[in-house]
Amino acid sequence: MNKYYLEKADINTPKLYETEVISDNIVDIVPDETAFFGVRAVPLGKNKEAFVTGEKFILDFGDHCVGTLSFRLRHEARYLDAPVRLKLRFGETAYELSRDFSTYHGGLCPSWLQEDIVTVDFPEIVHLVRRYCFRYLEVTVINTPNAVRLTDFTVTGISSANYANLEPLPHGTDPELVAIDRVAAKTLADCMQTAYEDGPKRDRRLWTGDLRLQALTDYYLFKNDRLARRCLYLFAACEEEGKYLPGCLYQKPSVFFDDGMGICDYAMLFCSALCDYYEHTGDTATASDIYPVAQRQMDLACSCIREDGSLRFLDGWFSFIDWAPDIQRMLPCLGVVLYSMEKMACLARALGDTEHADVWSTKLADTREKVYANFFDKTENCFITDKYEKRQYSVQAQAWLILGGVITGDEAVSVLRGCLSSEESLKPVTPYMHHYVVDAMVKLGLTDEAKDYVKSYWGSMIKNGADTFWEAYDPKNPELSPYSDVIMNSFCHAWSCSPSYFIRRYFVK
Ligand code: RAM
Repeated sequence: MNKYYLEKADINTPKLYETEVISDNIVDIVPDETAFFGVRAVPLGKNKEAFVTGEKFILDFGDHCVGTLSFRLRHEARYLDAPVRLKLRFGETAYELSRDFSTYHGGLCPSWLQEDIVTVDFPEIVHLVRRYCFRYLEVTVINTPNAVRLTDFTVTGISSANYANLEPLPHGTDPELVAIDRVAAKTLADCMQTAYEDGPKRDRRLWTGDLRLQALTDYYLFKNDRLARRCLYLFAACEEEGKYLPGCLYQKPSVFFDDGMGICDYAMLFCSALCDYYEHTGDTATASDIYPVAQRQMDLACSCIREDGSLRFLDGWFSFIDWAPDIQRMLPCLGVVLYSMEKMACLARALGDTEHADVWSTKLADTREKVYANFFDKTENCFITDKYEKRQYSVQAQAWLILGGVITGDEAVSVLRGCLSSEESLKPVTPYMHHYVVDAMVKLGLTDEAKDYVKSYWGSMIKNGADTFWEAYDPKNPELSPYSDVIMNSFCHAWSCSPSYFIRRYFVK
């Protein structure tokens, strides 16, 4: 790993801010057919203070929290002459707590589900060491020798977002946009730790695709440029010769990444994230420092473009794009490469690397022509191919190839509207991919359509109970989960925070 970049990442470690939230409000979680996940939290008022073995309660902290938990444990009339054992379960949503975690049937390790048994020997203020992520906390008294008093449940919230930097939206802004912006800002703040995490419940790591949208949005919210800088340096440190950057990395115990995690589209978005950073901060020193890594990533992608304009995937590399089942990735990934190439050509020119700026500009024009000639079906009015992948009409491919500049103007508008309204096309299922659909609309000048799209997609998540925006969301399918079981989904997910970017940059002047 590159020591110089690691050191730079280290000195840019951000300050963490703490906030306290105390709750003694309890709720019951009851079935409700009209609710998105089929359950609802019903307020029951204030908690009682003394409990005996077998009793259980659910506290509601009123909003999504990320932080450590403490509470006060005391004896009632009689001394506690044996330890007290409690079971704690944490839910970002009421739905998670309505489920018995032992019924989890998904693919990822169940230890992500937040549940702990705590044994307390003496009356004290108990501080739990883990960082949790939740709105609801279920406490079950497994064993206590006598009545035990449980009070002062407190979350010490942790985030590197400084709310003092957050400017309110102008007076008179559409209240729906204000609500979306508030939830988006909370989503981002809760994912801002010593890196931009993808989700504070799961996976708690830094992913390039998420980083790109977090940093982009953060320039308009908390303006923590230092954090963006740190994250770019962290990835730069993980470069390996001839390979795409790892799609994700871990910070603890020391910076680490898994081999074989090279993701082509994510590596391209690292390049885009560097370009955004420069565009928003004008920090030439950092941009020039990291530029050689981005340049090599872009050259690598260029070397994977075939004569007919298609993109070659090599063994051990893959592409992400979206969690839509069975998605075909070559065409959309090509769009990501072209989109990032355009940005990199600009950055190269700004930093004085005219040689690469020229090479990429020429490659871009040439590839766009070839992709249009070979993969645009005029009769079907879409990009589609069965040459390198299964023939599939997807919104993902259309949006990305529009962002990649392969078609423009009215033709692009008709392609985008066509795929969004078609019954046959594959649709995005992650806010991440929906971001790029909105971005394509903005690029085509369809600002009002883009605004309506944000209001309808992210807005409906709020109507369906979101305190923070979710990792995966299909308004028609509450069972949607990339991991086969919704309780593993992250309900405060980095890549879902980007409405604030659109709202603050384009929708509200
Ligand atoms: C999941 C996470 C993360 C994303 C990757 C590709 O593990 O949701 O945010 O970037 O997938």
